[in-house]
Amino acid sequence: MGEERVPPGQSVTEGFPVLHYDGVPEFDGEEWRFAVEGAVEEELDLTWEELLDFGLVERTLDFHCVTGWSRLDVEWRGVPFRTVAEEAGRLDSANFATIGCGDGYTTDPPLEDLMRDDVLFATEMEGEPLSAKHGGPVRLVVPHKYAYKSAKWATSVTFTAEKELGYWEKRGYSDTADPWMEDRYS
Ligand SMILES: Nc1nc2c(c(=O)[nH]1)N[C@H]1C(S)=C(S)[C@@H](COP(=O)(O)O)O[C@H]1N2
Ligand SMILES: [Mo]
Repeated sequence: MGEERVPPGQSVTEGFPVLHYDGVPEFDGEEWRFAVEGAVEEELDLTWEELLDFGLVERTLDFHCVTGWSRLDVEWRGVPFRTVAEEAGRLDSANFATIGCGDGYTTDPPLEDLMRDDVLFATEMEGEPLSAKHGGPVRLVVPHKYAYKSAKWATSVTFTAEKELGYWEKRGYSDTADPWMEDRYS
């Protein structure tokens, strides 16, 4: 704990800044679908209710933005990424997953990062439904990576053998994005 809690070059903020490259997409609970595709035994096309039926867990996690702020102890509730992967029967040939989002954003973490116990598709933050500006109804949370891996407004997961660079990873941000190593830029 103490100073080891905050990665190098980061400052703790009490607020929760909002960052995205474009607008906030609208959520229509009737029309909305969550697709699980690619290297899986069974591709899934989930409704909102079906996603929630996978089961929610609670995690308290730190959030590190590459621009230099960190927010500690964010309380999330959501469906573990691992559960989604298991429900679809991801194949051994899958090494990466591209997360697709309602605003066209993508990110591309390797599966070894995504299958960790604290990686969630979060639907609640601080005991409330996740607000639209922070990625509601559902966002990925990858606490051990810079926050551009924490895709907001997630609507698809595509399991792939090869890496497909995501939106910021194509534009000069580090693909490994490890806050403890200060992997900010590629
Ligand atoms: N869909 C989507 N997800 C996104 C982004 C985005 O532009 N679109 N920006 C990323 C970046 S750069 C950051 S720092 C975090 C910010 O999350 P916050 O707005 O909840 O703080 O969202 C990440 N997820
Ligand atoms: Mo960011």
